[in-house]
Amino acid sequence: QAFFKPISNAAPPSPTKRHNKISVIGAGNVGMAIAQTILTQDLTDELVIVDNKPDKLRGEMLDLQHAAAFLPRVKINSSVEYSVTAGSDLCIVTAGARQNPGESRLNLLQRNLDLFKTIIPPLARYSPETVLVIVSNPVDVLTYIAWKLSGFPSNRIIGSGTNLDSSRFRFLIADHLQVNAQDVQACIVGEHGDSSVALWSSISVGGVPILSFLENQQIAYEKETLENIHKTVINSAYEVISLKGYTSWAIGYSVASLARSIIRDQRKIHPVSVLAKGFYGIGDVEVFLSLPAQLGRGGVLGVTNVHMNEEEEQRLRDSAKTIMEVQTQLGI
Ligand code: 6V0
Repeated sequence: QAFFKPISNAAPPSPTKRHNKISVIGAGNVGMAIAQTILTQDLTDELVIVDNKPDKLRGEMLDLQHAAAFLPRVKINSSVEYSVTAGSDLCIVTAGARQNPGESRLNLLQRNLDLFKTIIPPLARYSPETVLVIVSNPVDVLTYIAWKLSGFPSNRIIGSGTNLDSSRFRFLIADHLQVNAQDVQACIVGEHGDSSVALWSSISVGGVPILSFLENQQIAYEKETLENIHKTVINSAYEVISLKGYTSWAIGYSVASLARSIIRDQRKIHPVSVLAKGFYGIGDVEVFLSLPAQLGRGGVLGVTNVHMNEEEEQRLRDSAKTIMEVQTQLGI
């Protein structure tokens, strides 16, 4: 006798209900933090993890599957083969080579370029309609490489970029002003790294531009204090890595927020790495760097025209130059 007695004459499931599938490539600290945040936020019906270490991968998959009693019903699968990713709506790439002691940044990048040659083409082949989100570092150059290797239109290639830097920035401003970080509108653009650009001129707290807010609160406007907040943002990752060995929770939430905007077509604006050609006076150069971009089901829907003063625009162009120089050195 069947345990479950079906309802007779039940209507078939609605054909309009979309089934979502997200694949995460790389089951390291970052990949697993992203996977678990996606699961707890109920963002997908099917989650796939790919890594080239089969035992570690199976261990991570089982560990997540064993949480089934506490999570929404999600199919969780993993494999070292890319066929498992077929038909994904979103593919998130976190696989990356680790920097060897004394290894130059350029050498590491060359190794990651070789790695991406084995990852991106099969992902694109098995999911020709997917949106690709790149997390592996250096994220801006690797996003450009993923664009070239995938052959996808640029609106379907996104680097996680300064979405995380901007969250750190909002946290530090909120902490400084003793307000809620969700009330702080603040954005870091440009390179995810040392040449990132803090857009001070467009920051607001609860709708009030920050500079007049500081005046109203009679907090002395000190450019140096603001610059120090930006420096702290730039050093954040180094600090966390030196203390715990890697970063994971914040990047997990950061990428899950991108996944939500894309999969649920939220049309939210995120500072993420997009093809910057033609925006903000960057000109004709083919670089990916972070700009405030609106994300939805189709990937990047547009780039917001935020106000930047001359100094900020110049810094953004310098950031583009820094990334371009790396690409030239790599010969790509
Ligand atoms: P990790 O813990 O070493 O994980 C990397 C994973 O990639 C490992 O599980 C490897 O087995 C796997 N891997 C290596 N080669 C392959 C391959 N060919 N195919 C499939 N899998 C492979 O590193 P961690 O998870 O800490 O970091 C991953 C990447 O994210 C690094 O490049 C970081 O620099 C980058 N981050 C980017 C951030 C951002 O804001 N963009 C933030 C944090 C980390």
